Amino acid sequence: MVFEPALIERVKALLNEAQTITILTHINPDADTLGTGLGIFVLLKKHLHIPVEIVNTSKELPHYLDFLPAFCRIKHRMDFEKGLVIACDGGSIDRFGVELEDRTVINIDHHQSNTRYGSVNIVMPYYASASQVALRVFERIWPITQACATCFYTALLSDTRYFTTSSVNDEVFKVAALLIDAGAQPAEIAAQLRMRRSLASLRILERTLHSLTLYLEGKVGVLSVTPEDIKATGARMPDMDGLVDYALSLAVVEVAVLCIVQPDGEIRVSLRSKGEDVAKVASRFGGGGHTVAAGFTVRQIPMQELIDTILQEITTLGLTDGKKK
Ligand SMILES: [Mn+2]
Repeated sequence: MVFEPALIERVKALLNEAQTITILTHINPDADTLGTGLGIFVLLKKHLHIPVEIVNTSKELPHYLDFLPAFCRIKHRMDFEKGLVIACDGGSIDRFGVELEDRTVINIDHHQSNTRYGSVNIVMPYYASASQVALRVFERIWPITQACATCFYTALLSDTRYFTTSSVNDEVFKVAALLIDAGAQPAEIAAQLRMRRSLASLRILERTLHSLTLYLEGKVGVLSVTPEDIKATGARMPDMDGLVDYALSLAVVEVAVLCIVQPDGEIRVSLRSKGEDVAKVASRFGGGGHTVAAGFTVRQIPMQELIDTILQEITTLGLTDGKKK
């Protein structure tokens, strides 16, 4: 798929007119938002001679991504008060944790639930990663450098869970090949993602697996993390990335749920499925995401009450009715 020349021209014009550029990545960052943002950052730094900042407002960044070029340039607050904003991999503006009133925003994303908050919206729900969107835009503006390719490839590899998700198609492999041509090192990047786990991430996995409970004839697997688990293991949010997939890996499970109760009482819920639309469930609770991967946040609800409500929604939506897609 190719973007309209007019869209690319609009992006080019915004980049050329900009006095400063802020690249935003979403809170509780993953490899896609940071890889996409950093890939764009290194390109802009090379070609535009204006101040460029890359921002993530979460306190903690995933350390295992520190091999990404310019990772150490990520700041935790936005300093530029005016100027162009490029938002990466966020379905809605509140995912970035900043006020963006009156700012010109280029919205680069691949979430179905994207609210089109940008002045320019480049949202491709069928693309496997935000970096795939960014690549298809920026390759039309400048040559993709090795540093940029490393960032975009890492984002793609991570969001496709090593090329295993339903979003993987020939276009994804074309993009991967293009990035490898530009200098991305597949084996090295895979090793960085797979073999740099923290001890806390294994310890929290151990405790979380103990919490596994099956509901609705085993079709729904629920995992939970308590503030005590977090305290005992020292796990930070990035250490809990991917926990929910363990419930989904069970043969009988169709929908997996992970509830993380933060020390401040806020509960973060991740939903995964083998094809059923869990974004619908998330949207009932004010969240969003993709068909097979979505999430939301709630406050001050007893855990079991929350789980029961989620199960009710899953039942009402008929997600475990057994009609296999
Ligand atoms: Mn993404």
